[in-house]
Amino acid sequence: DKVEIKTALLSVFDKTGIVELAQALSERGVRLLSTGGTYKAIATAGLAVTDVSDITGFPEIMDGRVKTLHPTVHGGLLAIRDDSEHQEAMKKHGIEGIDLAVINLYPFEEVRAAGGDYPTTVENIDIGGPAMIRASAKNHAYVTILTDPNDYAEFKEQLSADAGKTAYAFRQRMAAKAYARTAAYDAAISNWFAEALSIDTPRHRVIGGVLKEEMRYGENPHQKAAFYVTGEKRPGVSTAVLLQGKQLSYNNINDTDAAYELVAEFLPEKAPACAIIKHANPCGVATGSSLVEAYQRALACDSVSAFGGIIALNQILDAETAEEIVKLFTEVIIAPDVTEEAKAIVVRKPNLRLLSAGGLPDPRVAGLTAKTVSGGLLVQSRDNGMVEDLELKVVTKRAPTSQELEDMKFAFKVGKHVKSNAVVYAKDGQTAGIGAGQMSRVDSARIAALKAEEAAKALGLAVPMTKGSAVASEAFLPFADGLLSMIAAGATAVIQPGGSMRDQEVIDAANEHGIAMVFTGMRHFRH
Ligand code: 93A
Repeated sequence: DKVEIKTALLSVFDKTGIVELAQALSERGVRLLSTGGTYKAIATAGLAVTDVSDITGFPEIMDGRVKTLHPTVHGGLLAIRDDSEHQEAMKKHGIEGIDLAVINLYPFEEVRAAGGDYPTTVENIDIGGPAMIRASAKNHAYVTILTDPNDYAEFKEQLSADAGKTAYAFRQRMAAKAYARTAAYDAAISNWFAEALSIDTPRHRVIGGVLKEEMRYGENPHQKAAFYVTGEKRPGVSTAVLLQGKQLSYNNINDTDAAYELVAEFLPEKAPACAIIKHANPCGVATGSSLVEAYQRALACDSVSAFGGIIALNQILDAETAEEIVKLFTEVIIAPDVTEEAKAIVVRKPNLRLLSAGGLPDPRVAGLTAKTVSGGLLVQSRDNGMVEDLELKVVTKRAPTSQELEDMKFAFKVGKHVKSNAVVYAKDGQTAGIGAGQMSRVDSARIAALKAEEAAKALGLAVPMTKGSAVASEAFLPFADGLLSMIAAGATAVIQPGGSMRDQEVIDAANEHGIAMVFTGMRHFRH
């Protein structure tokens, strides 16, 4: 299973370590073939190298678009060495076997990330490179493929250990890595198109990403975990810069994403907003006249649950807000940016992870979300429905007051980010009670009211904030019982999608109690 490297083809965009590798090969008497820029780098170092054009008898044409796409190259990579017919074809067409291919691709992902214009990005789609990588990897029984400069050292060790040969197991491993590379590359291209053309239909896209980092463990310590990034231009947990604190854990990343996507629903130019998240559910969300007030009001909703939570802000973290946040144990803060003064305050809590996301994601932008099921991936377009864009239908005798309407929209927005069944009470741009993740909607309503009572006790309020609040249900109320429990908690206005068989029963109950109710016509399940 050992194969001696006699001929190598080197064609790399990232020239890291290529001269040293060529040198090591050269010393072993390996014949070097190469393309334009790589050829130059190797030749300049004083090594003997042949231009692929000399073996194909064909010049690089069309600005390099066609340089290695030639039967001499691909035949050399794909030939089965001990197949007589393949041998004959090689002889007949003057094809020389290529035992090693060292290839890395045009920097499509980097150009995309840097916001390259359309033609530049397209020009950086490598065609010849992936073709050679895939050919070499397919023929790993005979050919070694290196796609990552980080593997050169191990490759060199193989050569030294075994008189210029590589082992089958090594070639197999490199082949697997090679296909992972070309698959991720094509996924990035597909995702770029989808973003450029605002395509959110799963069938025109592919879910794929590049490994960003490995975490110490997954959701639990006995699970392994890694974070893959799709390259989507969406400010958030994948783009954020960690200004201080330990690496984010799997759960931190999940929760931080939930927190930031939620707070981004609140336009920073309208009002500062804060969301505090625990286990991917908000325990408090609020706007305020200042960022620090937004934080304090979010915290007031459930200061007990907020302990060890994730805080997301829709505006630049300032000193005043930082000063308040550090008073409590918090795991992560994420904001579009952080002032120098705020950084100097957060530093006092070295374990607090501080993330600067570089902007806010647009909640309306198309995109995909995915979750795994056994043996598959469930893919859907992102829930980018916004209550502001919906036609709200008043279904009760009493129409909501303008304040109630504001509170309804606020509650419905938050409800979109709460695990179903979600019931959210809100008043004056502040959540009053949140019920999440229950199997029964009535239970969610009860829990939300209970949380509000606890908050009232903690804050020394005579009545819970649910008194005179608006309440949102992210999916329709199937019976009047849920509504009655909301009324019992003091809600005066209800927002829900509507569409239940018993809508009339629910509307009648609302009318009986003088409640204002609106239907959104849009559901926000989140499981
Ligand atoms: O333009 S290509 O799609 N057509 C090709 O035939 C081709 N052959 C190699 N891209 C091609 N390559 C790529 O060129 C390699 O994948 C590598 O990234 C790069 C190396 O070019 P140079 O040696 O000129 O710097």
